Amino acid sequence: MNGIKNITMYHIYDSRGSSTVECQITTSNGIVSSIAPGGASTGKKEVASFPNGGVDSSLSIFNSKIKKEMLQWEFGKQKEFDKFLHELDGTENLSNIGGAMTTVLSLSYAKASAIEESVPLYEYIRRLTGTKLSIPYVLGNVMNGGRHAVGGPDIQEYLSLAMGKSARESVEANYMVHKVIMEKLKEKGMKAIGKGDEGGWVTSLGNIQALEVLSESCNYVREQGFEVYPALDLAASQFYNNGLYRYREQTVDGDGQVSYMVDLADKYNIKLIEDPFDEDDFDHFAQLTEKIGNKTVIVGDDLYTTSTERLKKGIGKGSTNAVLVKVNQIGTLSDTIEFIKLATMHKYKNIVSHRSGESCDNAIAHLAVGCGAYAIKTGVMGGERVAKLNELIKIDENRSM
Ligand code: 2PG
Ligand code: MG
Repeated sequence: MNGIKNITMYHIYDSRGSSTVECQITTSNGIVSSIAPGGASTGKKEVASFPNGGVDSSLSIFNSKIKKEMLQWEFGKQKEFDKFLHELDGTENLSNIGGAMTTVLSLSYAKASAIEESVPLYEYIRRLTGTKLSIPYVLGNVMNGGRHAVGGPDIQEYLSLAMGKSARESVEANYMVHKVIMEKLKEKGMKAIGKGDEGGWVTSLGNIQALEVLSESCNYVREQGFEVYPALDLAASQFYNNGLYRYREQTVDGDGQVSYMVDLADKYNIKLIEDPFDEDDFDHFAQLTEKIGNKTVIVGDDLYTTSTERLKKGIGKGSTNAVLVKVNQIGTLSDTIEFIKLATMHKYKNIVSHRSGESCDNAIAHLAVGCGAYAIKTGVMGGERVAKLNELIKIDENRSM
């Protein structure tokens, strides 16, 4: 089998203008590339994106020490390759060479291996996950708050969960919700003050007023024949301190937050809630899942940070019934797949996700299809989000599943 002919690492920028890395691998059949995304509301347990010296120090380590080692690798040995990346780094949290660099090395290697095996990336990933291919539902970010917006609500993401029969139908439903929100705001004599990091509207509405607009907009789009429901990512660690959740309208403790979520889910027909508690509060997550997990998808993002070890703890406590999957939280494709397999084994739903800082790399569309994910979360507006949605539509319409 052929191997890496050349490998180049670039210091480039993401959709937020933050420094990141791109890895290009040359194979005898062409060039593949991967770009690392970056988070703003990162979980405490995520791997380090870069070593202490930042992107440039990551790059100089690559050029002086890693590049030479890479040139010996043949394709198609994902697990061994990713293990080798861990050995090269030598730390638990990948802080020597940086998780951004291991992510792009691992994903570029996967893309190159898929080309060498003459299969689409989703099929290469399916072989690693051992699951059935499927087209995920689409979770679109239509209103932004928290760390992704200036002047918006405390809740980070007001999402629409489109459960279409095809990728196109889901994507269209989310575009409609995004448009209808603007109309609803106008009707109410309000306006958006801009767009946030993930392309959703930013308004000066309070947390509940924004939810009302989302819910009315989803209702309207449902009346047009689309299956689409409100969903939230609270990223609650960002407004949690000393046992309390401080919203601009009110302050509640953990038990109060459980009741609040139960009420909101019921009143606004919310189908999915991500990170409603602090990232270390496995117990309140479990209380909420116990109460409404039979009808609501409860997702752990900062709670698990794509770490199998943390997921084991969550499974033990019954904390959630779903997981968010982000390759750069854990640093390699193999670690991500191990996490997905554990979640799947316990009948947890997998939701493959973008980061708030993104590029036009569309690999997560393939990851979502190749692991049989329940949903893909990748925003609605902005070239870097649309790149993934368009790829998903093309995979759906070309596949022979
Ligand atoms: C999240 C993500 C993506 P960030 O919290 O789910 O929406 O945000 O990339 O900033 O962590
Ligand atoms: Mg999140």
